[in-house]
Amino acid sequence: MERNVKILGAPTDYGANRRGVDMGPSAIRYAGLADELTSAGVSVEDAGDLSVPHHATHDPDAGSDNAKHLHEVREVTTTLADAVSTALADGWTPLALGGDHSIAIGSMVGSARDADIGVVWFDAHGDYNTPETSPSGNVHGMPLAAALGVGDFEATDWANASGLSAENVAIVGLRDVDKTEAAAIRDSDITAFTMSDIDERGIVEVTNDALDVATDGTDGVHISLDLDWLDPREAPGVGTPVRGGATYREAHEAMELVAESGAMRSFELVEVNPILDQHNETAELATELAASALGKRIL
Ligand code: NNH
Ligand code: MN
Ligand code: MN
Ligand code: MN
Repeated sequence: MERNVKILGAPTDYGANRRGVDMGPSAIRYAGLADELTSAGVSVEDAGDLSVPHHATHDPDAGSDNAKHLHEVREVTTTLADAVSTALADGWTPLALGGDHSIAIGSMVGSARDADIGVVWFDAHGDYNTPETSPSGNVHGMPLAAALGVGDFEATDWANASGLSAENVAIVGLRDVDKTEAAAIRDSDITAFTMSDIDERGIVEVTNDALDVATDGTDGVHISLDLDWLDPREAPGVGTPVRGGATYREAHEAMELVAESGAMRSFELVEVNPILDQHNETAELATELAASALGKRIL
């Protein structure tokens, strides 16, 4: 299939508790994203960065301890949702570059505006907290709940993705989930695979099951890749590293299965933090994985 990829930078860290992830788009571009994707046989256009409220000028009272910087998150995700849905309408596969994982609210809302979508969420974390359950108040721990319209997000117009339901969401690679969040995931219709599932069943079976969940009755799949899904030995440049993550080979295999499925509708790479990285290796890894997910072949 002929694929045209539109890169949308979302240089924001309002959803995270550590600065630096706002430089992710620059680091990922500098690591050679456009060339990697071209080598995957897709055509690429870089739309540059979305405008994000400046830290020096943003309203310090916006949001609350339960959901920090919620006004800024709302602004960025609304802009991104519009950019994603416009790109899709023009025949592009949008690739959003984070930024922290709160940008996924915008990706999912935009991707699900004119279609029924599924989501495969590669992450160490569940990202299913709500402002009521979050131990940190960081919105990057909430995007799945936000897009599914859970809790406080039910009544919002900017979160709560129209064409997305929990039965079509699969999380892959869980190993750090908050207590109330874990109960909420169990009670939901989300399908969740922990690292133990990958240990026991292997990355191929688990990823294919996740893709089955996300493609079942949908028009396409949003692939959300939080680089902390990988083990910190492979991906040190992330804000919340957790030991015991996916290996380099497992991650590539999973992305190759995404490509083979042909189901990708929209895509994002998030949580790359160049300040915490070693020689930009996490950003480089992100570009390689993106190429695999978009069909790069060795032979
Ligand atoms: N679960 C924690 C929270 O809600 C951490 C979330 N951090 C992430 N998620 N990096 O992917 O604050
Ligand atoms: Mn995440
Ligand atoms: Mn994470
Ligand atoms: Mn393979």
